[in-house]
Amino acid sequence: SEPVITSTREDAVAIITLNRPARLNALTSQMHAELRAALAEHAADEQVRVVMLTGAGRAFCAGQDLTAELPLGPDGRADLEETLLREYNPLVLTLADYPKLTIAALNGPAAGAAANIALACDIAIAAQSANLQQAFAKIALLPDAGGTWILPRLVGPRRALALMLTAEPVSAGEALRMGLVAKVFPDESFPADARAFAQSLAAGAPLAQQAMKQAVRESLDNDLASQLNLEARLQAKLGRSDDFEEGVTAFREKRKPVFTGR
Ligand code: T3D
Repeated sequence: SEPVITSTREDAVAIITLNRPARLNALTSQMHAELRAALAEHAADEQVRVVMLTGAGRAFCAGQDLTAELPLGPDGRADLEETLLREYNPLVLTLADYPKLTIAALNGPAAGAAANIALACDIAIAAQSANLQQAFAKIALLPDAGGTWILPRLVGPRRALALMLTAEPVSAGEALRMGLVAKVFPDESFPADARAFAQSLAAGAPLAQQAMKQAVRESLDNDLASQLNLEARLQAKLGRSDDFEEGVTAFREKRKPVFTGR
């Protein structure tokens, strides 16, 4: 069958586009498989520093395809655990531990699991008319794809539960105020603005970026003394990098640094 994602590279930025616009890019097994393959390919590609995930057409992604056949358990009821264990959970863990920077570029609505996949990326940016929606309550489910883990950490437990219970769309502007997205761009210029934003991150120092990801992740479980030790350990490594030398030299020479990831 026809591919349902496209995967391209522009310099150091790989762009993965969910591409079933007539179904608002809803996720199927095939899409999961193609997504896994594309993420693995870009992870192994030394040229790639940033992977941007976006959607074709007017939506980012409407979450699990609700028209697809559901796997059934021995009791004849829907067996959702299987889909989560086989598809969503590995995807979220892959994103949590990804060796490049990941950007969710929300060109339109991100509903259900798609909202939580967006939050599993390192950073999200949105078009003015985009929104994030914990749609699960409307179909009598709880948020999955890591939603119940990441939302309390990002917005606090009370606001997280309210988002889940109401299933109301969070507009791009509101998501920006809540810190769920880092930038909002006008709809008309979103594709170009998103690419430029991705390129600007791709010009950053990769080792420092990975160290930031690690430090922020570990901070949620560390006390202050442990976190200070972690900073010292990571900074020691960065201090010995070519990129640190280049950063300081470029500063002294009043020019832009060119980082190599070494
Ligand atoms: O293990 C498991 O399987 C469980 C995993 C669950 C993970 C989940 O993600 S559960 C949550 C699933 N997603 C949703 O509940 C969201 C469903 N979609 C919507 O609420 C709305 O479509 C949107 C808010 C995203 C957008 O609304 P709107 O009004 O802009 O568009 P629309 O008219 O609703 O949708 C346009 C078309 O896309 C429409 O098809 P049609 O009528 O033109 O033939 C609609 O049916 C289709 N579509 C939208 N979402 C999905 C979908 N088709 C299949 N699956 C969808 N999720």
